[in-house]
Amino acid sequence: MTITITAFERSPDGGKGLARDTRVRWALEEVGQPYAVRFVSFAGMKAPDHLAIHPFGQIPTYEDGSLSLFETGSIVFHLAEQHAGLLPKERDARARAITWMFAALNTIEPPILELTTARIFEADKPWSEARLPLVKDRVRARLDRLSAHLGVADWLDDAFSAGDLLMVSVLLRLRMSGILDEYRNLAAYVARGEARPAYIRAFAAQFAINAPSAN
Ligand code: GTB
Repeated sequence: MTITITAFERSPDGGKGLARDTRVRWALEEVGQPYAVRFVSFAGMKAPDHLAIHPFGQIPTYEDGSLSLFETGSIVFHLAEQHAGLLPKERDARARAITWMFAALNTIEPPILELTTARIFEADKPWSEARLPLVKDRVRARLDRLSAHLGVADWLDDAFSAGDLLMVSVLLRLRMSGILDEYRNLAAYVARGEARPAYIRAFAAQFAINAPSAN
């Protein structure tokens, strides 16, 4: 049975790899699983057939035979459990890698999303300029600690894991703000993730669909 994921018919980011199907594609590439993509329009996401697999009417989703999943954390975890390459076998190391998956999605991603909201969706509000520094400082408060933990290591806990895959995916959203470059080790960490052959394949696949020059 072919794995099928969903993605934006045309991502608003124009192929920068910031939509969340990229992290699912990356996980699939890391574990060597071929997949098909069903492209969904904004209207299609809210249609009954898509809501049947994604209760919140979003992308990405994951279908494999009788199983359909939503939420990128759950999809990446499922792939990491089913295939070698994204979670260590040893019990404690595995639990730590899973902890980093949660940390990426529950501790680091929320203030980054808040920054995106402030920069893009609230830019026209009269209070936007005054609020932005506060939102940026909440991101920095998390990155200060993440940077201190990473230190000079390549990955968050020894070998590359699903925790790193999600953390790098989440941090990538910061690049345009310039904040990532305030942390040399985190900028290098993200670059290491982007240099992985599996990421390069995943990025290229979404770019081919979403780049401004694509049909
Ligand atoms: N918690 C969920 C998960 O991790 O799977 C969040 C899923 C989600 O937010 N999906 C977004 C979506 O479907 C796409 S990724 N949005 C449409 C909707 O809610 O109606 C978010 C996203 C959108 C656009 C850009 N961009 O243009 O840069 C980047 C990321």
